[in-house]
Amino acid sequence: MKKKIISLFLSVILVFLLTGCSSESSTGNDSEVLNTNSQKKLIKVGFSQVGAESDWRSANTESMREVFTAENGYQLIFEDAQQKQTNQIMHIRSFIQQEVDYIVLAPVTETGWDTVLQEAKDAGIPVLIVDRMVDVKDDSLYVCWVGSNFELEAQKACAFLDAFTIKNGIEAKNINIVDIQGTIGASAQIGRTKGLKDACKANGWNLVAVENGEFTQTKGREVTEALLNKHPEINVIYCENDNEALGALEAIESLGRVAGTDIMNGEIMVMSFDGVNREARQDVIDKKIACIAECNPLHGPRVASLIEKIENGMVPDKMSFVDEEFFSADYDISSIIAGGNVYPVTFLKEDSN
Ligand code: GZL
Ligand code: ZN
Repeated sequence: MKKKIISLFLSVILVFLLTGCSSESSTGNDSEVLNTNSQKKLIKVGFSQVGAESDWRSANTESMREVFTAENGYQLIFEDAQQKQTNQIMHIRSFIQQEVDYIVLAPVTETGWDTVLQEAKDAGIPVLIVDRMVDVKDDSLYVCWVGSNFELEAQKACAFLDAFTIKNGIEAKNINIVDIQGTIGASAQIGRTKGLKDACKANGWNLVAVENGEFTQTKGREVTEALLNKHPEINVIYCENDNEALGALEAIESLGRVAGTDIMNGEIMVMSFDGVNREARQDVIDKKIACIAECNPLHGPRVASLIEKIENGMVPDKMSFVDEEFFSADYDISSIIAGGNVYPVTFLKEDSN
């Protein structure tokens, strides 16, 4: 009998000892203890996004949110700046206060970042720039940048227009083009505007007007309507993103004009950038938009791989450019030459949209 009591006593002790050490973890937080034990600390990433001005931006935000998840080992602090640099500066200061591990900035415009990026550097927080560029005196204020070559996008678009005029026997002096610019000071606007102005000079096209369309459909429509009323001779509209192009199409239709490529007989050619918006891609198939120079928004995986490199003690490339396609319908132009290289033209078709 005595033996039974002793073995019972010992087994109770044993059970207590076994559960006792995990009982600390069973004070309602064993998942935390398990998490801490089985997973390394989440990497805290503060991301200041421009806003939600376009389909491109929404796709870019989605790409970042899809990658920077707890399952992937991150804690994402996402802030939307509503296209105001003052908000982004506030975001960065808040990220510093929260002692994030990394700051990712999609800068609304290129200038005005030196002071706040110096504060991040002083706090020892690496800054990665995504999409548009920052123009700072000391480029050690950011670790690296990933985005598009906006001037090359413009060179591709203008190479397409040049090839189109040659193939269709249209003289340069008959091209009356307007530039509906994106947000003034954004790298995408700077590159796309420069590329067009250089091409107009080189080819002898008439750059009738340059107006800010803010990368939005509303502004794109408003500006296009005003320009077409003032300059009925316009026959090419160069929109610096798809949302502006959709606005331009609305304006063309509202004025009883026709969007197309028969520009010597009154039609108006619309050119665009991005290639994210399904409606704009369908308009290419329907030959209402002549071409779209792709601007790829899917930066999430690219930024994550740059952070992984830094986490593993590697130094990432300072600048990483993404490869981008050029979309049109079949105008018998299957390739274009831009920036000294040949690029294939991707014909958009019903099934590929
Ligand atoms: C380009 C990006 C631009 C897009 C627009 O990388 O900065 O901003 O082309 C977006 O659609 O608004
Ligand atoms: Zn005019």
